[in-house]
Amino acid sequence: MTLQSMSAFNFSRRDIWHRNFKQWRRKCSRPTGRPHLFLVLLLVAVLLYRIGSDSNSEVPVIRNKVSSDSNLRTPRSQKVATSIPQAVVVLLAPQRNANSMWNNVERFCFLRRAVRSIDRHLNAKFGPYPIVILVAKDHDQDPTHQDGAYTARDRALVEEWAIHSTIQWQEIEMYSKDALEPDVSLNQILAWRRGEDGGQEGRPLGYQSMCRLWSGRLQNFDILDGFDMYMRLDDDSLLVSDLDYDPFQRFIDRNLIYAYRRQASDHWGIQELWKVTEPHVLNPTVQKINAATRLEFLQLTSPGSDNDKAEYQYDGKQPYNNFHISRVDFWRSPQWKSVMDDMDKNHLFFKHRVGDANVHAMALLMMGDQLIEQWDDFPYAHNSNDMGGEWGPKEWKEECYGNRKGM
Ligand SMILES: Nc1nc2c(ncn2[C@@H]2O[C@H](COP(=O)(O)OP(=O)(O)O)[C@@H](O)[C@H]2O)c(=O)[nH]1
Ligand SMILES: [Mg+2]
Repeated sequence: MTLQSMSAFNFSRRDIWHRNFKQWRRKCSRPTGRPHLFLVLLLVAVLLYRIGSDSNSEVPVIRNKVSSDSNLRTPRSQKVATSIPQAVVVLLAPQRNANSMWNNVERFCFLRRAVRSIDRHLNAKFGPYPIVILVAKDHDQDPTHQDGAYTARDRALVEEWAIHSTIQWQEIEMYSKDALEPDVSLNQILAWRRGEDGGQEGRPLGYQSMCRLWSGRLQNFDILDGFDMYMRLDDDSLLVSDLDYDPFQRFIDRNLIYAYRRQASDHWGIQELWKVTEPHVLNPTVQKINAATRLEFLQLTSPGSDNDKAEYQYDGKQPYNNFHISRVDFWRSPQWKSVMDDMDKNHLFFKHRVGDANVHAMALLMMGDQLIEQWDDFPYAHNSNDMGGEWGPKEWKEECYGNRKGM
């Protein structure tokens, strides 16, 4: 699938500042009289003011705003390439007209708030990293009829709350064509989703499409070309306080392949998942096996005569992947693509209701001796787990609905 390219960060505000600073120093080295001294002092005052305003996330500093048609994959200047990690934050926009089943708030409000939290707590201080928001171009084919178009006004409302960030809206299929397992009719999938023909009923087609999306389809989109890492966040995710470290820089410094916040457990279709993935996951000729990860996510059922003959079972333990950071190249490897093919052939997502977090557990098992970390200190909240019956203070709702009057 070919996706449109997106905008790039070519020069950071810091770079422009350095360039100005160098020019200023060159001027200062010339002999100066008293009037020049005054000008120099004035310049220093202006520069100090600008640095001060940088550290205050409430001040509307627009960094690196570039026109949306410039190319994200444009080679960056050497300087930026070495100073800012090549990373991107990705969110899937919720169905445009959906309400949260937990606290009866429009999920569109969640999305605005989530993007705002990324803007304030990450991008105001680090990066800034591009934010990609995926929206369904086939929204009219959502079987639950909850999706709809994200209008120019909707997009502007999200962007209005993200003044430090460049946002790219990317249209993808969610309910048709590439979103579906190949060689299966829509009618068959809908029957499975209703629990017919041996299917496991439960979440609708769109939700299962989301699970398949995060299991390797998204990571193979052209839009991630040129990026080493991505961070997933959802519309119902929030960064809850300023980050005191750059998560992407930490990821690089520790030479990681995957980082997540906590673990959970799910059981939908895990037997079918294990049947499909075991030959990949426990295959020492395909990849190095990491004993620690294996013991973390699998249960030993028979020790065997030596370690390679040991038998394992999968009981559903998983990284809770609504927030995670991962290297892009893992998901593009032939090893992982062959898992993706097998998952599709066995209809894991649409027939057996397999979830993406369980699939990520399998992925971790295939990451060999590369380093994986659980970041307990990552300041992140997810709606259904952390926000209880409410979604933030009452004002949040008013704030979201309030400035949409007259729409
Ligand atoms: N466009 C679209 N997005 C979906 C659909 N189902 C889930 N999502 C998105 O997928 C992410 C995870 O969904 P969520 O309902 O929060 O699932 P949970 O956190 O696993 O309970 C969120 O960003 C949702 O907006 C769907 O049918 N269509
Ligand atoms: Mg959620």
